[in-house]
Amino acid sequence: MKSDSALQELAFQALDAFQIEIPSWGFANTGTRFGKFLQPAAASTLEEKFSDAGQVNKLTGVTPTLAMHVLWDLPKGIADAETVRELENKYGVTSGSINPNLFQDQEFKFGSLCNPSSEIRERAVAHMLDSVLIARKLGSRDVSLWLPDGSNYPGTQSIRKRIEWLEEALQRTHEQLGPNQRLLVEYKPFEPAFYHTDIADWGMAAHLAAKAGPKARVLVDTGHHYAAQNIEQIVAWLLHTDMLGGFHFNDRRYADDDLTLGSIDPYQIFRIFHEIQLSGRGALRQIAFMIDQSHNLKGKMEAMVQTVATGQELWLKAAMVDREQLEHLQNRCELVAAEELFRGAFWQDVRPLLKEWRRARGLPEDPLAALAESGYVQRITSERGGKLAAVTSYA
Ligand code: LRH
Ligand code: MN
Repeated sequence: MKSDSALQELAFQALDAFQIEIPSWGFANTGTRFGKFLQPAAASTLEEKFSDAGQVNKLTGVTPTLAMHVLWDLPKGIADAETVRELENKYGVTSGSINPNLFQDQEFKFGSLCNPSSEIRERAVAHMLDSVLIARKLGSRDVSLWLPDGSNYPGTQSIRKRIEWLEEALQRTHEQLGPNQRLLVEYKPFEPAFYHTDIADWGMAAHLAAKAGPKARVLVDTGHHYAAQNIEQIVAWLLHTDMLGGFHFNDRRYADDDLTLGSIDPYQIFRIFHEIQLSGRGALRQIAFMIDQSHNLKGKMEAMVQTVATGQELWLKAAMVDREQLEHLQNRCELVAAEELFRGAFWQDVRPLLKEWRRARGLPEDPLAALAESGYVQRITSERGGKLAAVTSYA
């Protein structure tokens, strides 16, 4: 049994290593195809998104970067870089991953990088290359690609040709990357395409990343799996093959529901964090932790702060696993003892340790309570409420 001081030291080490990136679109009014419930406090400008991210970082201390979607946040492209610099200095968070938008232009109806028209593919590749240049200008390490490309009916598209076009497009994108930059390839089994999706699973993403070049890795969005899939096993394989580049964390009951982390299956995230922690601190630097959620009903600031706190709790629970003893029991196939040890860490209430760490780091013990006390949401509600009607785009 570890002493209290040894336990605290282990906990503090684990929590000091945990950081998670915030998505700008998590603060904006988002919805489903059946509609959008508008929130007066929602962010609709890049400054408001930086302000909200700055507030979350002030309350939690672990969200220093903001992920941006090019067409949603940087409509002027690289010309927006100066504005971003000012916002970074004003709100104390820096530019995180840069996400190209290849899913809203009318001409991408039959695909973007995989479109049968070489002119349309060329314009899609141009957007990828622009996204890389924007990332270089902002000093962002990761260009994070999610591609909606696919088809809705058998026989209507050549799956093989589309693979070749994709390989070529990602190789050209990889060539444009700067020395410390990476290309993250996100997979998704379906939606918006409902017959085939060109990057549908981890194997396809890993092949495309490996073919693109040494700076490409796979991004695992926890919501992009069939319910029966064992996500932590996919993570173990990507770690084993050194192809894991990062995560989009969220939760789901059915499909890509984009619900808040740990709201449906917290044990799932615990099992993923365990696989990552088995790979040690070194690997952690290569793995980008990002949130990718759309807060359609919960207050967006509350949902974001709750998500970060839940991530810290599940990360700390995974750090509580006595990995040496677990390996011993696994080797001896002592199933019940191994499960009791593993699950026992998950049952542990780590919130007192988390409060100690926050106190020691000069952070509010309870960031959600601190958010409520700050009056921040009330302030932005009155500042932004009047603009509600103006909201047009998806996010
Ligand atoms: C696609 C996705 C992708 C983002 C988008 C907001 O489902 O997960 O990562 O671009 O959500
Ligand atoms: Mn995602």
